[in-house]
Amino acid sequence: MVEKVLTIAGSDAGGGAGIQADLKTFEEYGTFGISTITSILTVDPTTRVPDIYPVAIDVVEKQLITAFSGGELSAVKIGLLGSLEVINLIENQLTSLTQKHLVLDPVMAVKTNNDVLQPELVNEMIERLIPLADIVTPNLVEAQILSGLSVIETEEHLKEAALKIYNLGAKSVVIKGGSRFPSETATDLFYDGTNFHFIHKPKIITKTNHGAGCSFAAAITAGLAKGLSLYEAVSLAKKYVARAIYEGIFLNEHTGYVWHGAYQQAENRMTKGEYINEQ
Ligand code: PXL
Repeated sequence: MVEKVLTIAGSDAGGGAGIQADLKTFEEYGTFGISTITSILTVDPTTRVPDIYPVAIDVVEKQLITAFSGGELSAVKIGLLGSLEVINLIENQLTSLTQKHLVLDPVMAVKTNNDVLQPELVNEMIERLIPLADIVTPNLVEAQILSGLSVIETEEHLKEAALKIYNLGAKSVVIKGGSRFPSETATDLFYDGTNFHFIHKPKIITKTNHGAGCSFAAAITAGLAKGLSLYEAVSLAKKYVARAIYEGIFLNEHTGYVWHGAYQQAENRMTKGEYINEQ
């Protein structure tokens, strides 16, 4: 059986983050990816300023209806939302329709630009979507905003932030400290209301990390769809994304994306050699 998995997120015109990261990751996990596009994100190559173009709300709704038209989905991931109406719509759909697992990537900042995206959406996301989520996957900036902590620089701070975000009503939280976390290793923290699990990995010094956060949350979503526990899904997602970062590729001189196919060496599939052997 191939599990059906939905991403509700923004389309990244560059191909490595957002919907594109999600669908590629779902495929790598052997799940069937479905998409609801909430907005389209472009980046000006000169100024490097991202622009978000929301998709009309009735079109978002039609996509959701299409996505759920075959009944229950194995898992759903939420990323960049785009507008308040989208949050309302998603809340209504997700509480009336069914999915086995819900992963919320509370996208508020993109790597190209450290400004917080659409701060007016943050409170709505906290009140309406976090309580529905099996896991919330903030990066450090997002964790600060959701927890209200002004600095997250130590493992104790990470624990405090995770606890505060857990108390907003999600079943679990993983904070992506990653290589921005000021310590020797890239540090993430998973908390499920019982245990704090720190995940340490060597820091990868590279510019090809754009799309890492989206791909990590997408990998957790697909892992849950395939029956992994929350912690197993987080651990495998971490390995999947580390390889994707190592083998990342440049879209242009500024934007280096993770390579979603790295873990399973997708670049070796469907080669001309295979074509010739098949004949
Ligand atoms: O990584 C955050 C993010 C989320 N969603 C979309 C994006 C990005 C970053 O570029 O483009 C659509």
